[in-house]
Amino acid sequence: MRTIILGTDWWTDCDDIAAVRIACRAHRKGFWNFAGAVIDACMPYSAASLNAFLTAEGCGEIPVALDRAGTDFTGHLSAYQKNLAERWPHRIASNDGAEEPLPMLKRLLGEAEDGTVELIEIGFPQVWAALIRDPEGMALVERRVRKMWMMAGRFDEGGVGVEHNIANNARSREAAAYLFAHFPKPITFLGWEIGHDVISGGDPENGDDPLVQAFRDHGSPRGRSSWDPMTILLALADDPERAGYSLRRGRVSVDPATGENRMTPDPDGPHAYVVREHPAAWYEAELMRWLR
Ligand SMILES: [Ca+2]
Repeated sequence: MRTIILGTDWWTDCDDIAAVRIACRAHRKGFWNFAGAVIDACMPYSAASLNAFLTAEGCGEIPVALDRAGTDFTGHLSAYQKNLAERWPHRIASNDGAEEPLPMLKRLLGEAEDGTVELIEIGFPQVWAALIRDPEGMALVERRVRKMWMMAGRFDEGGVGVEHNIANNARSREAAAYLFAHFPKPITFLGWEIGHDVISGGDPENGDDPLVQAFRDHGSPRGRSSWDPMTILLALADDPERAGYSLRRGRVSVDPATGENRMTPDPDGPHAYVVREHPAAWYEAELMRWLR
């Protein structure tokens, strides 16, 4: 059985919501065990709104941790989190009710079978860097984790680029540089160029759907770029070709001063980024099957 732990910035953008819906639906279908979620950016309604959405998806018992220090990222505030928390039932009343990231991650990794856990990150990387800076955390990752899937970086101009999840601020830049240099398992990246022109969302006519409400609150009533839900579908397929991609393998590094990512090609490297093999409409149809 696959076990996944999801990292999400659950911040100013709404494509994380679409990603969480797919992760929950795959969990309920028995395709994987969605064991926990870590919010790596902190706003007033972070934990309550994620728990409200998980609850609406039938996954309200999934543990939630929060990086309470993650208040310093840049982004444009939208009302979706406050409205999710006010409109939908939730057991985690506020950020005070969320767990601390490292204890939760160590507990979940400690409970898992060796080599069965996949980490999926659709936000900022600092929690994972902190986990592997911790000797006990590193030992657990080495034993329990199979690989990581990340929405991060930009690779369409010779493997070199600057992207939000890595380059947002000093915290994310330094964490990404450390993580990519030291993470002991393979990482597959889905870069900015993959999702920006693939538009997805719920059924805009279904006003009772919390995802549709949240996309409206974000100002994206007809859908949004699909970086995060595409990363979930890539992980779920566990086969890039079946998910509609080819791979470019090598080692990704980050300049901690600028956040610029760079892929050094290497057929035996620990990292790979995906390249689209189909037009945007092909991925939009895949996403629509899961989101509506
Ligand atoms: Ca995100």
